[in-house]
Formats: sequence, structure tokens, C-alpha cells
Amino acid sequence: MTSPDTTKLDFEKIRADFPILEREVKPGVPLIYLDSTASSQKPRQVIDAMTAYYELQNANVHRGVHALSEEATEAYEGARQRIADFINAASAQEIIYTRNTTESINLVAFSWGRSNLTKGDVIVLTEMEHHSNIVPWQMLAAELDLRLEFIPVTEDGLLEMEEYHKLLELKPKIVAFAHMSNVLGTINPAKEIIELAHSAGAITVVDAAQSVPHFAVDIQDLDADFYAFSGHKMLGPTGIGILYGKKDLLKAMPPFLGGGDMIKRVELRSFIANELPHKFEAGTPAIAEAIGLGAAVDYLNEVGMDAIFAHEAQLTEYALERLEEVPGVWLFGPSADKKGGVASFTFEGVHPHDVSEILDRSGVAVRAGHHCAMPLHNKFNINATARASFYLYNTESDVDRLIEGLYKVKEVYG
Ligand code: 7TS
Repeated sequence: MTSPDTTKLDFEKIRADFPILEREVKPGVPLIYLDSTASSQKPRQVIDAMTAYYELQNANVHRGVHALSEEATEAYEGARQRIADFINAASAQEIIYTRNTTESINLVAFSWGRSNLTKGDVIVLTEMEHHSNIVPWQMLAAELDLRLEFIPVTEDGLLEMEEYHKLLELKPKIVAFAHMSNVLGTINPAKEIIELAHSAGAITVVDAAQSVPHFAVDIQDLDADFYAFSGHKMLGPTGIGILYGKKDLLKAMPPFLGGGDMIKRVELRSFIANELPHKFEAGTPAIAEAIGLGAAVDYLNEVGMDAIFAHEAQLTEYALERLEEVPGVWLFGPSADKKGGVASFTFEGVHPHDVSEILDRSGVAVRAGHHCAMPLHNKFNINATARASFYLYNTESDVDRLIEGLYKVKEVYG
């Protein structure tokens, strides 16, 4: 007997779990959703978990001793533990609930940055960052008079590691980079970047918005100091994100926001901060959303992250091959073996917004614009790209619809 192929997904079953995939964009035009990099769709299990909380357990957490509050707290903290296990964190105390990746990175910049950096210190970023991993550092640099340096990106969308080695000679205090680019799809050699940063004496802040949803992450093996991601890109709801931080670092950091829940004791002129992770969670949190994210993690575990990654790799290879056939399409980013499920492209003579508008007529949802990575687009001397992105619920037939749509663009503008 042959063992079942764990890299194959059961599509019928998976697609049936996503109610939105059944809808038509207009009468007779089914939805082909190729914009999961911006935000993923949600399976019924996530929606049901949130509804169940509101229908059966709704109460504030960490407060009342009444039954509902205890149940809500258990569900909320249970989700934290499952998220910790999902990335193999040593402890759930290292998992801070935030609103999204953006807030997670701002938390590190504000709290760790302000208490550890001084005038002239160097922060190394890369040219392929999302604005969320640029602007917080620019704000901090302006406030503390810091110096920002950037690892350049090659023509084919990879980091210039030789240049990184040179930048490390400046003895940066922080190296912050995306594990996977939301435009190029490049999967950066995170472990190597982190190891090198540590040997130069820097801490690392990894923007994991596009990695955690798409492949298995072992945070202890990776050894990142901070790791930031968003629930809504990994089948979970909006309004909930995660900041993973090493316990020793988090313990030594001052709180980010002040208020209820983040304190152990308050007097009129002083307070004592709460234990981790609550020290960084001021105010009533996004309870239903945390529970929804816990359900998303259960779902991803059940399908299997290796199977998801293998599926996306196969789909990306197919998509790149087919896109290359279309006259006038110019692809950005490295070859399929070095990237995740993202295909950004320009179409000769047609603005990406027009490409997207024509595709939308056939129900094909792609994103057009700078994808919050203006400096990267400037580097390639373009203002915008169109971007198709893939997740576990996409199939080769979705790619075929994209290609058909692009031939229509050619007809209209050709
Ligand atoms: N970092 C990366 C690499 C991202 O792709 C995104 C969102 C963020 C940070 C910010 O995530 P947020 O949840 O805090 O907003 N990227 C995209 C995108 O590519 N299109 O829309 C959002």
C-alpha cells in the first residue's frame, strides 16, 4: 500500500470551506480571487468560531469571575497558545496580540527602539520592504537622529548579500527585513540574514506578513528576535495581528500603550506594568478576532503548511510559465523556485489599473498599484504593477482565467 501524498490538497473540500468562493461578482461571472497577498478569504470554521463566541461566550476577558468571562478568557488565551505552537515559540508569553503587522513593527520601533538607540545608530533595512517596515523606522530615525541603510535588490529581485556583509561592518543595532516580499514574492534567506546580524551585534525584526500564512515557520530555529504578522492574511479576521518577541527582550522593554489590562498596580503618579504578554495589550482586546485567528491556525494545521507551500509552488511555476507566453507581459521577481505565490507584472502600453479593471470584468480580482512598496517600484523605474497572488484555495483553472483575461486586455488596448 502506498502512503497518502501529504503534499496534495483536497480542493473540492477546501474550496467548499470558503463561502465567498461560491459567489458571483456579477450575474454569471464567478469570483476568481487572486489577491490573497492583500487579504485572504476566510473559511467557514473561522467565521463560525467568531459567531460562536458572540452567541455563546461574549464577555470581557481577564476581568469577571463569572462563567462567560472565564470561558471567553479561556478561548482567547487558548488561541494564543495555539498561535505560539504554530510558529514553535518557546512560550505563549512571547506572543503579543496587536492589530496587524504594521502595529507590531511600530511597537518594536517605539518601545525597543526608543529605549535602546541613540544618535548615529544604524538600522539596516532592504529596498524591497513594505511601507510598514520602512516608515516606523524613518519616524524613529527622525526623532533620534539615526541612520538608515538599505540592502539593495538585484534586477531579478534578490537581496545583494555581498552588500549586506558590507553594511554589517557599520555595526547596525537593528536589521529589519521581510521574510517574503509582497511584490516580488522573493523568499529571503532569513536564517542566514539573522545569523549574520547577530554576529554583528544587531537584533532582528522580521516582517512575516507574507511568510507565516504560506509556509511552516519554526521561530526557535530561525532565531529572529521579533517576528510580526497579520491574522487577515492567514485565513483569520482583520483587526488582529501578532508580535512574537524573545522573552528577555520583551521583559526589558517599556510598555507601548498605557491603560487597562497592561498594569499590575496603579497609583496616582505611577504604575507597575503587568507580566508578559499583557504588558503590551492595553485596553479591551480584539477578543472575537483572536479566537478567529486561533481557528485559522487550526485550519492551516489541519490542511498542513507543507502541503500548502507545495501547492503554491506548483501553481506559481504554472502561472509564471503561462504569463511569460502573453505578449507584452513583463514579470518582476525571481524564478519560481526562489519565491512564494506572487506574480507582479506590467503590461506593455496599458496602465496596471486598466489591466485590473478589465480583469475585474471577468471576475478576476488582482491588485494594481505600488502595493505599499513605493521605493521598490522606484528602484525598477515604474509607478505600479498588477499583481496576482495565490493561496491554498486557488487552482490552475484560476490561472487560466487570468491568462484569458489578459488576452482580453490585449484585444481592448492592442
Ligand atoms: N508587510 C508586508 C510584507 C505586507 O505584505 C503587508 C500587507 C504588510 C506588511 C502590512 O500588513 P497590515 O496587515 O499591517 O496591513 N500587504 C498588502 C499588500 O501587499 N496589499 O495590501 C496589503
